[in-house]
Amino acid sequence: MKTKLLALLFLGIFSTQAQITHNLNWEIGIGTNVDLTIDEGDTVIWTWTDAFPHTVTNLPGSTETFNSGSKTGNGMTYSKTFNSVGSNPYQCNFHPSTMKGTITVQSALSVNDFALKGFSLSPNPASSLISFTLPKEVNTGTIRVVDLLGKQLYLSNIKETTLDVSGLSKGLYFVKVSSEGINHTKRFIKQ
Ligand SMILES: [Cu+2]
Repeated sequence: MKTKLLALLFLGIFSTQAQITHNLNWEIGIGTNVDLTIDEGDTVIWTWTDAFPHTVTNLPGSTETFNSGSKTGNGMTYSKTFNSVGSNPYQCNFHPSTMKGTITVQSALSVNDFALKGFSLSPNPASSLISFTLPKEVNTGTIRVVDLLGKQLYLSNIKETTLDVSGLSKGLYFVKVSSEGINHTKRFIKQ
């Protein structure tokens, strides 16, 4: 029983690693301070910060459907995980004029795609050691070195930040960095 629970916890930690929780206050007059842009898989938690009854309810045209129902009391919370890219306008059904916002959900993958372009290597040309620099958002993936014929000469985890190229013949090579299904290629010259 204990082992099963531990295994579940372990899996939970792994599968939610990249996801973020965003906190919003929810009260009369909160105005437009409840707009958020989040990544797919992120969770939003609304916390009731006055003593009045409120709801968190999606408006027509919202990508996802959600409704907290009526809750009353300071410290009450409603939590929703957004798993679809899109726009989610919402309101409090009791105070629609002063309590409404939009949760915009963007693709986590496109952020990564953008981030991968920040991959760099130096020096270039290189004769012995080259160093890779990866944007901090990129945490998983592989780095490969291939020659002009596409032959793979080197494969490592993305965490490896230096590579000894002194054994390579002089010429042009490609460094391919891959993360979560996205690839980015840079050229380097061995001299
Ligand atoms: Cu309300």
